[in-house]
Amino acid sequence: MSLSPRRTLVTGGTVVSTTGATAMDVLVEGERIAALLAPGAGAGFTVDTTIDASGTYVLPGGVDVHTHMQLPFGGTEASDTFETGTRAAVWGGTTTIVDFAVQRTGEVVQESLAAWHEKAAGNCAVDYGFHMILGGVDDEALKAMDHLAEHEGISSFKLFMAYKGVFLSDDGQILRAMQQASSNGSTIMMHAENGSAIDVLVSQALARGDVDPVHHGLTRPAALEGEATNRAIALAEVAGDTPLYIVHVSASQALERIAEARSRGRNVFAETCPQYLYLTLEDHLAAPGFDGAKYVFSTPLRSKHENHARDLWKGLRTDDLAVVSTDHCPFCLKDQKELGRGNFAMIPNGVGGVEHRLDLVHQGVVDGQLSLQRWVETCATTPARMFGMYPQKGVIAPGSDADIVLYDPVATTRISAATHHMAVDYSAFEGFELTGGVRTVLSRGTVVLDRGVYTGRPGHGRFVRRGPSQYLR
Ligand code: DUC
Ligand code: ZN
Ligand code: ZN
Repeated sequence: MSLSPRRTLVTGGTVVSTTGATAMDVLVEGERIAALLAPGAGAGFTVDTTIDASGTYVLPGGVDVHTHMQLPFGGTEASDTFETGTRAAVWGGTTTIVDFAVQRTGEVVQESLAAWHEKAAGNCAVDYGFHMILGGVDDEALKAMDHLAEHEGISSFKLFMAYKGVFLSDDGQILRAMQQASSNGSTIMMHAENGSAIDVLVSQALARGDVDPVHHGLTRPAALEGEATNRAIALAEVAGDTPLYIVHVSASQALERIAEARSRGRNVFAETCPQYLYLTLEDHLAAPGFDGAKYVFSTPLRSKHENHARDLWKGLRTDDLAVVSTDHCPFCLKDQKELGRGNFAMIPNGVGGVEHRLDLVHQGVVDGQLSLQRWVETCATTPARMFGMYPQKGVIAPGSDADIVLYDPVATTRISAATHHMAVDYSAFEGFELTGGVRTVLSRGTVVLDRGVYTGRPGHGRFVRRGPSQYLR
């Protein structure tokens, strides 16, 4: 019996990285990439398996740093489990997720984290890490931040400026958590919306009888995303230039504040999500009847008349937006979104998308919005670096995990709830016809998807211990 690791040769493809696209063979040994070789040079190696990559881009597996598998929210729970959600991720070429463990007010951070480990362990088809949501910043939680950063491989903490009584931290709590992050080298992720002002607008809308889903967007104006983003930036500055990562940016006003802070050299970073690049308040959230509930998530969709999507694409080109993640948080229309029929404020906030991020952003390449290199950078390399997983993840290089996607740039991907693999009964992108498609996916050297056949399994995915953001050293 041979004890040498299995060898796989990926031959004939074009390897795409942040710096270019080059014809190369990729040699995989066991779970890692062993070598990048001149085209055809792989033929000189004895291998167990040869994968013909001709006609495809060979990419580092996608890294989605914002998912919420089975998140309890609004009296229900996100419909994808770690098992179904990570399987859908494979179908979309994502080989690493970073999900959010949740500590609510009154809960012990380490116990909340243990509960998330229990949900995920043995169930994931791809590798996974955790950020920690702090819903109750107090002395104990602040101490726990140090412990998680030093010993648990969790180097990022999400705070909320909205959802009073559930997740909201006031400015004092935010400042204290930022000071702690400054001292232990971790990153603060911020849900930046002015929750107190939104709560007033929501009450006023409901009192007027404005109960339809569109009012979810109308009561969360872009100006309040801009204001909260600005406040978060100021607090991070006061706390010692804490690394600050603004999640799910949808408003030009927020992007302006981020760009301004970055131009002053501040440690401010941000992401957007495909829903904000393609969907609008008028065309989706204001859909007739209760259909708009499909598009209730926060931050909300913005008005098409204000050109937010144009600005977000530009932000992705200029790096003011560094990452595209999904904020994957699906709720079925039936029995879940329906909880808010007659009261938009009761509609669980969230949308599924982990399966289609690479395709939707690749469409931006086809449409001339982004370069091929920037596609790989925003969907794989930068998220890995931003959250301390590089070069284990996010790059095709010797020694890195062999997380590899063969992407066919001329295939057609048709998005529909009838064919997607997420455990949710609708798609926010129903009917989208995109150029490009995932052909083959390797996770740590194992083929988990090939030409429409899924060969992954729950339990293949392992927990990834993360270090500090690599953008700062
Ligand atoms: N924010 C998120 O990041 N995800 C789901 C709900 C929310 O408000
Ligand atoms: Zn959020
Ligand atoms: Zn989220």
